[in-house]
Amino acid sequence: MTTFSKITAALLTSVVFAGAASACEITFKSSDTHPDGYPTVEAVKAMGKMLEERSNGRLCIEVFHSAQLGEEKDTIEQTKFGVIDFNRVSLGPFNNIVEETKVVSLPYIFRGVDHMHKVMDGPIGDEMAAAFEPHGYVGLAFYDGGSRSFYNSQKPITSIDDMKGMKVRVMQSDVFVDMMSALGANATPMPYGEVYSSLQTGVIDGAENNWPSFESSGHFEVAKYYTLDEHLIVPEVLVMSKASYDKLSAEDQALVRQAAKDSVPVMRELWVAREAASEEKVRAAGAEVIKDIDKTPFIEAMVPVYEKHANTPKLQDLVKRIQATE
Ligand code: GTR
Repeated sequence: MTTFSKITAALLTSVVFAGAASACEITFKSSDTHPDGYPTVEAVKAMGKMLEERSNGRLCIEVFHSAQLGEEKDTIEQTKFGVIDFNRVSLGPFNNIVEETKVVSLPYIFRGVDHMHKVMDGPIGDEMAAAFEPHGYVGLAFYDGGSRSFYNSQKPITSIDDMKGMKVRVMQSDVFVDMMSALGANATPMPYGEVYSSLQTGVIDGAENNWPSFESSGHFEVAKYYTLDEHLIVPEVLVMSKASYDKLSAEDQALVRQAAKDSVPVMRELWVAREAASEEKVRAAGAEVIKDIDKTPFIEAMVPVYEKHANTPKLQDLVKRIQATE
């Protein structure tokens, strides 16, 4: 290559890059409570890449991780008004807004992660996604949140009796408050970002979460007893503000929906790897993991929670259909 053609090539490349960099007509804001590198954060980034490519660089997503835009409950409100365009959250904080989400947040509703996938990938998942619309959100994709178990700073929990009187943080949802009461513990609903210091100062004795969150939040440093009772398999959701969605052309709406859908397998693969890595890190740090406990008393204690929260024919029918899904 001559010097001239090298310069021309370099110029062309920079024009192409500058063009690509400045071509975003819309840069959507997306919120996530988790740190950079966490599977949900990376999945939405992957979705953003797909969207950018498929729209010839017009539609871009900027992911604000680590709760930069706020805690989940607040960002859910801001998403309704289109201040935030996309939001990746647990279904838990949506329970008091979209009642259908309470059903998939009931303890032990899913027999395992495969059962959850089967349900959320099928017609019930479609129904659940559509249930967001009247409330100002477009349900785009369901992500994984593994299974959640209890951890605490005080003692190994080996039976339901050990839960008595413990102060345990839950996500801000009445379902989880009632779940804790049914176990004889005192529920403390609070934002995720306050849990570490609350454990450290003894405001709470424990909390509950999956391996990747237990690890990435550092909670394992201040609450080393982790009991694998696996009481919750709550799916996570990626929603879009209906206000933002309605501004798009039908073609762009379809691009958004497809890219979100295509981010699900990416997320699932990252999740499996992260779960294993998180478990290894937490165990290496000296956490005491209590497994093989008898879950039956935990499951039986949840009857009043089902009665209280699956309290309409519609929600009861949903429970039945989920349980009947093979
Ligand atoms: C995590 C979940 C977050 C958040 C958090 C919590 O597992 O991914 O969206 O809900 O739990 O406990 O608040």
